[in-house]
Amino acid sequence: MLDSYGWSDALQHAFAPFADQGLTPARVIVQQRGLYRIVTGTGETKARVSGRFSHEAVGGAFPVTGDWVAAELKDTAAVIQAVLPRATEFSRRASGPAGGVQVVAANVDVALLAASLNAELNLRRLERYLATAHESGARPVILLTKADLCEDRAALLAEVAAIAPGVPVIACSANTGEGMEALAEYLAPGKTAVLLGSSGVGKSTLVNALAGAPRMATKAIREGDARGRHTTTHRELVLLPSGALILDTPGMRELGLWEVQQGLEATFADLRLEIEALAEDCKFRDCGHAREPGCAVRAALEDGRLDAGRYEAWGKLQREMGHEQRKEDPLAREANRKMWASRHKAARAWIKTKRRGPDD
Ligand SMILES: Nc1nc2c(ncn2[C@@H]2O[C@H](COP(=O)(O)OP(=O)(O)OP(=O)(O)O)[C@@H](O)[C@H]2O)c(=O)[nH]1
Ligand SMILES: [Mg+2]
Ligand SMILES: [Zn+2]
Repeated sequence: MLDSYGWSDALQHAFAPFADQGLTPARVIVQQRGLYRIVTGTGETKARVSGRFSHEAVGGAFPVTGDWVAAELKDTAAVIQAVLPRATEFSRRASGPAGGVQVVAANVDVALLAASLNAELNLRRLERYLATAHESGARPVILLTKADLCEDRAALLAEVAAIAPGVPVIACSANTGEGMEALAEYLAPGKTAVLLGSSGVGKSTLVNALAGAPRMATKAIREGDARGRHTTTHRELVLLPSGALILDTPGMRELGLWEVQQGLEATFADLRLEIEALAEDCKFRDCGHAREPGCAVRAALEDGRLDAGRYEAWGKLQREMGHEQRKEDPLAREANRKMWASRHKAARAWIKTKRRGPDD
């Protein structure tokens, strides 16, 4: 039973000390507020965390869907005593006054980043999801859903491919079945994929299509603005007939940025190399690419060799990332603010001239 949920020798090894305490290994398959559903070697059961857990655990330490745990089996509900080390984890900044990190899912092999071909494609949001995926350790795959509602998708696919070098992009439709085979290639038996994306893009519908049964509730999007209705409110791991595991999540407005520096670097690695190569030709060694004369980066932005939208998105993410690190360091904060203010101004000014056209 546990094997089909991805139990491995490495996990067996990590679990050894808990086995000595008479605890049972289990995987969290449903998480809703403080309540859990776990699967053990003998079946499913409800679970809660131990009193010690509630007192001592902070933020990311609580079990989440996908976690492997050590549990004490009881008649009514099992008691989770410990969380085994995570192979991968997705975090976002928690909302609310307490803040902190919120781990969204654990032990995920593949991150399916879903966006609908029906609505306007938000490339900047996809970039953020990509950064988070890279940071988590899971392999990202971009899913463009509702392909049946999109007549001309070639241009959209090209735009997405351009911001995600090396990342597979699949156009799929739960309605017609298009792209479902391509998607299935990333869903291997015993491996876990998580579906991430805004409300209404069709995450739960995909799970049901793959499961061949209505496992998750789905609901039509709003007619006026095509937004979802936040139908799914919990995180659930579903074992598919193929033997693959898929984790459905509630549509989030935005994945927060938390320690995604590394992921950010992976997403923008090519852009960064491009900028570095260009900067070699800047007149000044320490050129900030803002107002300095003889700036090769700005020249490239001006003649279109460097994509202005991506350059700005990169800068915006860097500003936000830096913000987390600079909270304690007022000097660095001020220096960074100045640098980005001038870059931002320069980029804006340039975009304005481009919109106006060279002859105006
Ligand atoms: N035309 C078309 N509609 C789809 C497709 N997939 C999903 N839908 C519809 O989109 C609506 C929203 O689907 P859901 O699966 O509930 O969306 P979700 O991403 O799970 O939304 P949340 O649970 O709120 O995060 C439903 O009315 C689905 O029938 C598709 O491939 N084609
Ligand atoms: Mg859903
Ligand atoms: Zn420069």
